[in-house]
Amino acid sequence: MPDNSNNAEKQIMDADWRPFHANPKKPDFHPPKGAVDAHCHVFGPAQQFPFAPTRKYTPCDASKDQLFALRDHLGFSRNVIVQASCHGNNNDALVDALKSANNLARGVAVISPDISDDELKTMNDAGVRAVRFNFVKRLVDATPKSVFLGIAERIARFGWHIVVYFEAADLEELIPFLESLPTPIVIDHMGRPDIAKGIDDWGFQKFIRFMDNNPGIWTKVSCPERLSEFGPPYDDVIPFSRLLVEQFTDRVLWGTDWPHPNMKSHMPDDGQLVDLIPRIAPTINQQQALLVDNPMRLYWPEQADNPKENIDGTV
Ligand code: 0GY
Repeated sequence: MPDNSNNAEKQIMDADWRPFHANPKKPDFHPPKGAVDAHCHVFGPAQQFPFAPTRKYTPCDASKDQLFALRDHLGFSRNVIVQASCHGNNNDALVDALKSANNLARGVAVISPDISDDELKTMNDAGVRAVRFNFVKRLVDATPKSVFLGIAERIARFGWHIVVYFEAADLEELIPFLESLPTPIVIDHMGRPDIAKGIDDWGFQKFIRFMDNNPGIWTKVSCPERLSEFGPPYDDVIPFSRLLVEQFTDRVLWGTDWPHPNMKSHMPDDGQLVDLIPRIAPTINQQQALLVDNPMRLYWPEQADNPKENIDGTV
């Protein structure tokens, strides 16, 4: 069962925590109708949904209402909310956000192997469609691959898929494991390439070969603010995202990563992030695939042919 035993503990954000941008610009780029922000989080509020005792950081609160207001401000229609490591495997804040989203949000949960089928079904009913396997050592204690494999078998039966977060240096070692998973896989933040080395570096080329060899692998062309050497306007990251959009147009997703956990250098303006989209997906067809058709196929397959359904009045 999820450990939620520290309700009494004071949960003050870390002293060096950077809260999300308070007043992001209205983007100049207008996303196509039905656009999905396919990577974002909710934090707490800690009073209602305490952070996990096992967490590696304590963030500021970032509520579902703030997330949905940002969605509307940016001109998006839907969210895919990813369970953040600060909530461990207690998905209550995520599920609460999904339930209030009027079918306009889907979830990526983090679960423990002893979860029951009833609990999985409840999460499925709320809108969870994937689990996340996190290999980033600064965020989580390691989980044995055998445990992840067991979870993969369980969630495959619900038609869910797997979102994976790892550092570029770990790709080589992870490839056999990833290729053994029974569902589609979505790789966070382009597998975190070393931007300073350029797109021809063997590490990024290996990532491209991995996607080429495995049609079930998708990736998020997200987080320029996390990957950039030089900060805004993130020119150094654009060639990486653009290449992936061009080469794998029907297997890429885009997300804000709001509220941008663990950003130390600066806090991005989410409107400015949206304005990068036409630089990484220059054609209308690429923008439609990246922002609407691809995420709809993965997260709302029942509505994929009619992505405008249910969004009037919210965009
Ligand atoms: C992200 C990236 C980070 C954090 C998490 O679950 C998390 O805590 O994903 C990070 O610190 O790189 O995708 O939000």
